[in-house]
Amino acid sequence: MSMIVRRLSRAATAGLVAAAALTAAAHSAEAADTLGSAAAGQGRYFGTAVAASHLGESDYAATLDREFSSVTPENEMKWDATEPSRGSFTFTSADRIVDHAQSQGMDVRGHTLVWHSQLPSWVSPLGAQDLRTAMNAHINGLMGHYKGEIHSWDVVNEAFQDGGSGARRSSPFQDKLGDGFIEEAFRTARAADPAAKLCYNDYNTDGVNAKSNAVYDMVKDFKSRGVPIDCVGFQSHFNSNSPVPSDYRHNLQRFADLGVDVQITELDIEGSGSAQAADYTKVVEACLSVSRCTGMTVWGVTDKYSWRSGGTPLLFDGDYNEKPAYGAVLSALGGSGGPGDPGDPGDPGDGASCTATYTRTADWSSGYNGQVTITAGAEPISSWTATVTLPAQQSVSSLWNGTPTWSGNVMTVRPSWNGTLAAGASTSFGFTAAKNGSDAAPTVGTCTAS
Ligand code: 9MR
Repeated sequence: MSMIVRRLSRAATAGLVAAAALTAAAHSAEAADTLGSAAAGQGRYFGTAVAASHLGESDYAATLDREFSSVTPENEMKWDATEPSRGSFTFTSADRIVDHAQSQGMDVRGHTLVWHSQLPSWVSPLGAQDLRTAMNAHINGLMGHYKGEIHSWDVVNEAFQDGGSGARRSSPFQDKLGDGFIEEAFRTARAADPAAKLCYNDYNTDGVNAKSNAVYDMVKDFKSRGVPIDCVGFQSHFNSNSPVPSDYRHNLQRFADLGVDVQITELDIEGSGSAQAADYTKVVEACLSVSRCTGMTVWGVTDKYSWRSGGTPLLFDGDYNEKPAYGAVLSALGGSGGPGDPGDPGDPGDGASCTATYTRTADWSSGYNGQVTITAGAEPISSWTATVTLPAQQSVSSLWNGTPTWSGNVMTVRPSWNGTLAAGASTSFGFTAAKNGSDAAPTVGTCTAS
């Protein structure tokens, strides 16, 4: 009973939400100084993966609300999160994200209905007939709850193997139901919410290769037989082992030519500075040059919460500063107000930003040398300020390539000759400290720039 009430109330609010989305789009089309508004100017959405657990963090929510026009729940709509025991659906975390998105006029991508991973343990042991019933019930339960509220659903995720074979991946669905499970899932999904675009989503399918060829053949077959499929998602998780392919645009276009939309669904590119920015530019330009590429989603708001946080693959650093990649994406989308433009809403102090990181470069029994590296954010800076708090016993005997002032054990360091940095460029200052019995590391505070 409570689920029915919830469904009705979600449907009743959907009309209000659609009106809010229109207002937001109209407003942002004028400004075009954020990712969402610039993408809207190109007829696209610009989304991000979101985790419900971070929505309470004010900088996270502010960055999300300012920049993005679509959200994908990163984990909250997966099978283990929504139907942890058979027939018992829980939507609390997913609802939090959907409600937040709707209050901001953002669209929601649904991720994901049928996937071999993040399955609750009760699914795998089921026999074939029971598994088919459970799969369809799961699709109906999840899509029914959000009926009319999801612009695109990843109906089936990652059903093909890596490597050169182009074969299907082994999974309970594949192993027990055979190739037909994908078609069945799409047919069930169409009936469950006819307004939602139905996507097949995968990774390592971004260029032309055996895996993308296999997906291509499946989509072609679906289109020729009238199996309902509207879109293909290209996850686009890139790093040095898996760079942006040179035939990325060509690959998107050949799928579009089959009569489906294409979407970039989980974009992240490990790296930093201008090299990372250039790779992001390639991806955005590829999408914009394919008319059926309807939008892009990055797989997270900030590097610090990325599934690949060590690779700093996103557009905002851990302090929510815009990285050079942010400026590159905004400018590729035709937006203004990015690097160097006065009044950019994401830039503290009119765009200037920096980060500070500490390393110990030498160590001996009574002392050590520390080094703090200052890196400019998405635009050039002419000065920076970093604070370093030392353990109470320690004292600094000398400092180079910076100008310190002291307050107790907190030293505030400004440039000596090295205040001017290009976007993404770095400098460093160093110091020698006496341990006086404490070997603990100093703490580096937030870097500020002008
Ligand atoms: O980003 C997600 C991470 O928080 C989860 O731990 C992980 C579990 O499998 O899934 C991550 O998201 C994946 C997405 O759902 C499907 N494509 C690959 C993504 C990165 O692993």
